[in-house]
Amino acid sequence: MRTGPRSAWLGAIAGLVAGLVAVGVGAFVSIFTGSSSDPLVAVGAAFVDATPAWLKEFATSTFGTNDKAALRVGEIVVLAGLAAVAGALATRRWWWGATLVVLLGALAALAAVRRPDAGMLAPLPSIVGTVAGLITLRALVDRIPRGARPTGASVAAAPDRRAFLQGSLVAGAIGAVALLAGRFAGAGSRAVEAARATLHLPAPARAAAAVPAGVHPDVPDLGPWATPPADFYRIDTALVVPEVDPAAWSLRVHGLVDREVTITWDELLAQPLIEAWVTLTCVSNPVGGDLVGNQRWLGWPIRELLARAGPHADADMVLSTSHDGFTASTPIEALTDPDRDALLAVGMDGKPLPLAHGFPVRMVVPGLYGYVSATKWVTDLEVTRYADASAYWTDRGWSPKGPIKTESRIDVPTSGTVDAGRVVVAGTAWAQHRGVARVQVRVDDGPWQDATLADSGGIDSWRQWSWQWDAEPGDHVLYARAFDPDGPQTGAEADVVPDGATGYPSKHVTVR
Ligand SMILES: Nc1nc2c(c(=O)[nH]1)N[C@H]1C(S)=C(S)[C@@H](COP(=O)(O)O)O[C@H]1N2
Ligand SMILES: [Mo]
Repeated sequence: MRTGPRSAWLGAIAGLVAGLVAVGVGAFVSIFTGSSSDPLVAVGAAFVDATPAWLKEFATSTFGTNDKAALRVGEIVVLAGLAAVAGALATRRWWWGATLVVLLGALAALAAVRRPDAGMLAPLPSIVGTVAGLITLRALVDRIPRGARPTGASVAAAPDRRAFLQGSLVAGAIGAVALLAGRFAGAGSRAVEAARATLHLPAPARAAAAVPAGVHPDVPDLGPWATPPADFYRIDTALVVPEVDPAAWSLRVHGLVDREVTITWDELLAQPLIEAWVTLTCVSNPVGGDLVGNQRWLGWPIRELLARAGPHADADMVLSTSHDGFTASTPIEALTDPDRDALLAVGMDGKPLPLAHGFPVRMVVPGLYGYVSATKWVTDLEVTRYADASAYWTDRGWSPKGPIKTESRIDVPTSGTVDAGRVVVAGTAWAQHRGVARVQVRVDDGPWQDATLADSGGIDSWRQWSWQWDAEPGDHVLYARAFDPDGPQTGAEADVVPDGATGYPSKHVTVR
């Protein structure tokens, strides 16, 4: 009986084949979860993000416009090397090889989860691919014949490698086919990423009003006034980020209108676009929560498009539908109001919308919670009546209309423990489309005291504020409240359902 070690060289081949299977199956699964979750794509993208500037510089100067290809080749060489090592290790101790495979899979899953457009299923291709790779590796290693002990008494016949070679060929073929299928089917979605990357948005016909430098109160721990798109909260019902090709996108306006109108991407970009700073807020944002963000949007006023269609006088709602079937019911007067910048937005922070934030086109309506107004990947506007149609969240117990409630938030101090003396308290407040007129702070049961408002960036954006506190030792609770032109926000505590949370934000602070 043969009891000697298995050939590490054949193990390396088993590792390569198992790697191909893992990568192939991962690419195949990514057909359903989006191309950015393809393990090879995700790892490549993470590598690009992590590349130091000097190396990027070197890569582009050495490889020119082929730097992407160079990256891909480099990635495959490194991966193949590691897969071969894993296979060789597995011929000695199965767990050594298996651990290396699992580590590589975990890295790929992590890279996929960290893509800015990652959906909930982003790690799935890496996980399924890793399992497939492990099964393949095990099956192939088991088929590698053991060598004879050198001290064996009889001269061994040449070990039979047929089973191993057949298994490798079959597995390799399956891996290659899965990889090709994944690449082929995923080509459309990658085209969307590529389309976004190469897009140039036109300059706005009306740029956003200049933002005063003083919109941020210059408190070190306070977040920025403009939310970076990468940090912008994301809320939607999409398991996988919809991938909508702008060239294939169109928006249809119909229902209670004089004439149906359909607009294409090129027609939309040919309109005079305007820019506006608007703070979006989610109705599910609890008091003190962070489902709120402020950005500069570029788009075409929805009123212009509606005017082309000619809405009927008895219409009171526009039901917008997204590519993935989400719907929102927006009061028509918010969309036709000449003084409200309700936009068909194509740009965020000067760039095309990120895929996760609605690429290529979404709605942005100042003053209304996102669930009734901010439809991403929007493809259809039906002019209708609240009496005749209802939207996605309304059917699930939320209010058909969702004007944003005036709220405030305490962001600083960020820690629950501070030293006695001068303590800066700071935060933000929003009353979109009405404007924040004043913010007050209260310590425990003390009197309300005026905070200092930072400069205004317009009534559709949140407003940051700060307050100097002479903190005395002990346990304290800080409260804040914002005023819009009609008065203070309510202190009555209400849950997020059905139309938005209310109550004073509070923060427990221990002063030493
Ligand atoms: N297609 C689609 N659009 C949508 C949603 C959705 O689930 N699907 N959610 C809405 C909700 S509830 C909010 S708060 C905003 C959030 O936009 P953001 O993810 O860009 O921050 O998008 C809105 N638009
Ligand atoms: Mo929301």
